[in-house]
Amino acid sequence: VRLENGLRQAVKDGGKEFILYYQPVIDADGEKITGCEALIRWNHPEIGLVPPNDFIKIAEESGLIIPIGEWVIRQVCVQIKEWDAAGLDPVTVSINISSEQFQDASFVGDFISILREEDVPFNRIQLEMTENGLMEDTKETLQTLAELKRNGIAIAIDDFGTGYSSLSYLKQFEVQTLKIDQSFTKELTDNQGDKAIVTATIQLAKSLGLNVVAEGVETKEVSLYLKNLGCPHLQGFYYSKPLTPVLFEKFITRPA
Ligand code: G
Ligand code: G
Ligand code: MN
Ligand code: NA
Repeated sequence: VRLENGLRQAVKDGGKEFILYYQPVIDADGEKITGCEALIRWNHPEIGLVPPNDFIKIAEESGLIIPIGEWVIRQVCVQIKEWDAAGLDPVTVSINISSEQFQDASFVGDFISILREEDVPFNRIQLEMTENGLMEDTKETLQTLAELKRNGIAIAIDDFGTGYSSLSYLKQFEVQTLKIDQSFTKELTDNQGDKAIVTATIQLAKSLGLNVVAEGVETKEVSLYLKNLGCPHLQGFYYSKPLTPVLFEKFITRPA
């Protein structure tokens, strides 16, 4: 309750206590940064930096995830414009969306309004949803996905392979990207089961014409193994942890 009240206050204050970190997503070919994932943190006035695992669930259960999510979308727009103004090569920014947000009837409309107000093209932002989030309430979900597609807004399936779902939704839902969950990549080079799953997932994505991001890449060995499998995009501590905007900008402009 204390955290929930603090969150409510933080939202009322216009989100000044929230900050977004950005984790680079690397192109496997050129080791160039082609994207990043926005990850929220809460700078609580007494507790200090609170990680999302400690407050996103509270935000989801209290409904506060809706205004927090809107703050995230707007802040990402502001950041994209700052990076553009600084002359950085454009990167696609991925935003995590909880099922509570996705199931909100005004989600797509609000998303579009914010991007229009901030004058950011829809193709600069991608939405990340988990399989479980996508499987809830399928009829609504299909409508929302169709609305996103009509507007050219891309969707990635986050934590792919860990949810309860059948592969048929890959055919049914129009998503552009699979993000292979870090539980499969952490010990990839030592584990036959993980190798089989990751190899099959990359093949499946290719056959379906989908992009793939391997998450949780922590070592050079794993990154090489994934590159040999033809995995096009890599994300993980081996390349970079989530960075503040200032450090992200340094990272992206570092000499090769
Ligand atoms: O950054 P970290 O690994 O601690 O994030 C933990 C989880 O919190 C992530 O898996 C992500 O799904 C969730 N998360 C992070 N930022 C956001 C956000 O802006 N919105 C939502 N809905 N979830 C987020
Ligand atoms: O569920 P989601 O994929 O959104 O979670 C992203 C979270 O995973 C981020 O909060 C980030 O801190 C964490 N993360 C990103 N890369 C790595 C990694 O290489 N190893 C570990 N252990 N965590 C990672
Ligand atoms: Mn994610
Ligand atoms: Na993930």
